[in-house]
Amino acid sequence: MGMLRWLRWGVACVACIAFLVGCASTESKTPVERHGALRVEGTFLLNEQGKKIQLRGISSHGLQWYGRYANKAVLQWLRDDWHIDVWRAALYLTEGGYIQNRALKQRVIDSIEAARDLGLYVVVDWHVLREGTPQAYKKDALEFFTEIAATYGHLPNLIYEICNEPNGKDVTWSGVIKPYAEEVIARIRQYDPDNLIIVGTPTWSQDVDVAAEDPITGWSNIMYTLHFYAGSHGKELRDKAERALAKGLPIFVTEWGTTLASGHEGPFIKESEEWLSFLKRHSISWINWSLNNKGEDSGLLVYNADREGKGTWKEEDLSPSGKFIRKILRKRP
Ligand code: DCB
Repeated sequence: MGMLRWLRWGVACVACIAFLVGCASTESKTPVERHGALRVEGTFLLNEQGKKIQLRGISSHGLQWYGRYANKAVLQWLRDDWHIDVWRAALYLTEGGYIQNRALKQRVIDSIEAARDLGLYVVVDWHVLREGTPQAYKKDALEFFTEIAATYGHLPNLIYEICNEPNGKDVTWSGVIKPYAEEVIARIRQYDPDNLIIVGTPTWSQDVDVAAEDPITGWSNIMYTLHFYAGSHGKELRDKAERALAKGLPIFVTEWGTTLASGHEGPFIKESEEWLSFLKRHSISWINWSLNNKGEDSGLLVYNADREGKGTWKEEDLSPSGKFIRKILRKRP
């Protein structure tokens, strides 16, 4: 009898140790080691094992201004201390962006290669903003995405975002954005058959319900983006998102802020928490805007903190928004 009891204890202990070791090793795996290649099914993002996932992460500010943070030390800090899954490299076109300064492509490449080495997902964001229409620089977009897809399309961690925030009353979904997207998607798919491609929607990526009336067909692993700023957008925009989801549109929030749509004021904590619980409930991935130290409220660092882009920030380097977002990210969903 005594022997059997010892045996049972022994088995229980071994099982317990195996469980703890298992937990520790999933924790020490990188996001890409855990999830592998991604795919879209219905409205959900699935990992390589077919499990529903929600990626969460941080966006750069415009790479022409804050490209200094697009490096391996910063991304490693964001991975290890903030627990991000995904980094977004925001390549503006104008306001000193890529159309005026081709050298900025290197900041995107630095982001992709650092993310690859660190096992993070990376969103390559063609940051259509002041131009309004993505058609303005379509030729540049086709060239740019051809090169990125041909060079890095084999990696499992690459995500394309082909037009950040189309805007303007003539910039309609069916007449302007969708035809642009179809052309860019067809081009990317010549080199990369399966990585995620995210498409912007009208009105600064708020009209996902309109895209849901006339979605892109014929390609897999396409998602649509919804952007919100918690101080400016609330239930009305969540209702639009729910209408789009009900029609089967897969959504990825590639940019949201805790502030007003201007990037200032706040952080609006209660409103942000309402949004975060909505995103969690629907398993919608999100990326917060943005990593900069210019002193704006949506910036994650306080004015002038980490001027060289080294990472290893102390609590006092973080803005109120930065502290809030870090705390949310460190809590596993
Ligand atoms: C988006 C843009 C993003 C912009 C943020 C905050 O624009 F995708 O680039 O970031 O939201 O406004 C801001 C930076 C500033 C910078 C400025 C100009 O935080 O530091 O000076 O870009 O490059 C939105 C989003 C929503 C709406 C309007 C804009 N909206 N917008 O709902 O009206 O016009 O920029």
